[in-house]
Amino acid sequence: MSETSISQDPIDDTASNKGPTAAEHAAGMADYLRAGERLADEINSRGPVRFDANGNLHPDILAAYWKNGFYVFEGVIDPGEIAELRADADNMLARAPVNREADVDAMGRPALGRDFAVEPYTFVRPLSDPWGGTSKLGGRHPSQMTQPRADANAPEDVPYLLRSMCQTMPSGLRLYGHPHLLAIAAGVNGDDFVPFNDAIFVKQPGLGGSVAWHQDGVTHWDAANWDEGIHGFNFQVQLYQTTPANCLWVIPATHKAGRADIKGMVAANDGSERLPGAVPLICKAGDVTMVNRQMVHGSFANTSPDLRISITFGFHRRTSVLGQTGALSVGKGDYYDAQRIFDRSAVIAVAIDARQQTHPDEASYHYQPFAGLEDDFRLNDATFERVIKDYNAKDLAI
Ligand SMILES: O=C(O)CCC(=O)C(=O)O
Repeated sequence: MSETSISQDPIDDTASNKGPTAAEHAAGMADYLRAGERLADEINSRGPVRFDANGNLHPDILAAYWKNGFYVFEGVIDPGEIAELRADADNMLARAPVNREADVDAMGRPALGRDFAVEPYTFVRPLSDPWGGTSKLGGRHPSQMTQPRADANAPEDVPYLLRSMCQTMPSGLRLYGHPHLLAIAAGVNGDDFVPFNDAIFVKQPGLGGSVAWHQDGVTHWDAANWDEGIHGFNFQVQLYQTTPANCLWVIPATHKAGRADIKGMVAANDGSERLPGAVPLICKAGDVTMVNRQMVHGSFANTSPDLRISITFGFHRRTSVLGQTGALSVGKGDYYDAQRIFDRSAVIAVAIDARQQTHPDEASYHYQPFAGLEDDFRLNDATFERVIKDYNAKDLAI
């Protein structure tokens, strides 16, 4: 790995040889998955994106989001754009180092991103849980998930996270400027909303690791002005249909209740990670989930036959970030002043222009913090070098 790059979240996962087999794990999950699916149907926090007469996110959607802490927007990204995103994600996967120590890809070419400021790839052992029960990422994943045994012919390392989509995936940059997604961000976080980070979760069939139950936010839990939206939200754009066995799960309304005692929740559930009341975010390709970063959420080892690739990126209220100190791994300890926020938010301005260049008939989103500055942030080689290259070293993580 490049010595200059920030390895976002170094992991010391070990291959498990004690857990159930992948087939035993899948069979053991079946009843839980069905129960979750029933509950998701009852809650029904989903539908197409809708706006009111003034172009604002429809109040019914906002009400459902604030009540439940999540919403599934159906059919936001059209099939053509999904095909481009799949091709670019596949290209990133093909150009990954062959394992976490390597500098070349599977074809012997120099792997992508060896000179990036932020390491773009995180690998894990098949079906492992790299963060649960560790102090990584602020210790926010306190309880380890079951780590099933992968099949004997499984590779040693499998991709888990891909970073820097706005730099490495032209379709990723265009997605970041999607007018409906940005209008939703404004509806939730205000017109002066700011970015958080992005990462693509990859859960290969029979191989993908779990993400232990956690809440994302780490900064404002004890703040006098704490409220249910202070840590922002994440979108996930689904490139493939998701199923209860491979998708992200959330525990509805936990965004309202402050810091959760996740270790205690697992203990009270006889030590089982199959927490009661959780629901799976089942999607079709092109659906987009919005999950409050204070929600208790996680995903299980993917012992299913289905691939999941989820393009994940989030947004904050500006007031939640300004004057804060970076938490989580990239830029931990950085001070988030107005310049830092402006520099990272400029990715949105460039993404809007990138999208306009390929979707000239689509109504562009007008991003209020860059009103009047649009001509300085048109996508061209110089702007790419100035704004997009290594943009994620300036993530705003709270
Ligand atoms: O998609 C997943 O499996 C995990 C996503 C997650 O934990 C997050 O977005 O914070």
